[in-house]
Amino acid sequence: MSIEGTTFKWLSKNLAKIPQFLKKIIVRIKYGKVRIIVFGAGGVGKTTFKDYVIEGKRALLEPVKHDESYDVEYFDFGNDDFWGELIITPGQSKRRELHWPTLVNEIVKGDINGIVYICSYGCHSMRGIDHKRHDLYKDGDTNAQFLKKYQQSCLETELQAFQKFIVPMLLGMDSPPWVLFLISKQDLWWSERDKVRDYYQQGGVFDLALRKLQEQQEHKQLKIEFCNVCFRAENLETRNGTVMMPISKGYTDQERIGNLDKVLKVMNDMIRAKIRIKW
Ligand SMILES: Nc1nc2c(ncn2[C@@H]2O[C@H](COP(=O)(O)OP(=O)(O)OP(=O)(O)O)[C@@H](O)[C@H]2O)c(=O)[nH]1
Ligand SMILES: [Mg+2]
Repeated sequence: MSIEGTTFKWLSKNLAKIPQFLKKIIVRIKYGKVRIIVFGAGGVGKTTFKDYVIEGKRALLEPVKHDESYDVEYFDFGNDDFWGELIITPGQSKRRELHWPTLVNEIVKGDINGIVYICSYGCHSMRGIDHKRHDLYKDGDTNAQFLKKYQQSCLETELQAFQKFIVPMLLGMDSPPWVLFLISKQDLWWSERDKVRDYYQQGGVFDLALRKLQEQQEHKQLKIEFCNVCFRAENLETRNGTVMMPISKGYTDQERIGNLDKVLKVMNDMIRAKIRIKW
């Protein structure tokens, strides 16, 4: 083929991509980096969520088990519409106290597009726990009795951490970042899904706290969304392999995959709504 022929072929193949390419450049110049911070108590799935966002579903099939995170971690992420940074916080209590205030200050400066707050209906990881040595364990407790106390205490932690660090910050901002709540570990709480919906979204303890926050925000537009999700379907086990909560019977792959897709879609929509670029 002649040089003209090759050039024509190359142009016709790539011309269609030019608007997309220009859009990318404009988004980068005009809006800079989209930055998202992921908060949540220890063992709710923040690092696992990062695997999914960066590497996709296949990362969730690999038998990688994360240790608890010790520091704030920064990852590049993006697609055709935006580029940015995903900031993953450590969630164990002493690390929340150490790291979250600094990140909250960054949010107040206005550099952050959105927050992802992960909860897991109190099914926080037990990977580091020998339950018989746990503060909540009383001699003679059955596994079910211990689990009930553990889950209740984790539910309180999820909410308290949100109220302590995130609520005052949102209240103090004129243009707060959006907040996406991910209720992870759906595979574990599936058999109690009505209770979970009520707790977070229909008049339960978490929902009431959020309504109060929204009332206090008055005219400020605080954008909040919820998604249920299962990143990894696995039993909740203690350090020595005791199964404290098995995957719920009846939880299907179809439900899981559908929700994983939805999480990315909702997050992308929120990012785009905030950067408001029309093309
Ligand atoms: N059953 C179930 N387990 C999950 C899910 N998502 C994550 N896990 C498991 O929960 C444990 C904790 O996950 P991480 O992603 O390390 O949690 P984290 O929030 O980063 O925890 P810290 O770093 O300690 O704050 C791991 O064993 C994961 O495999 C889920 O949707 N369902
Ligand atoms: Mg982590």
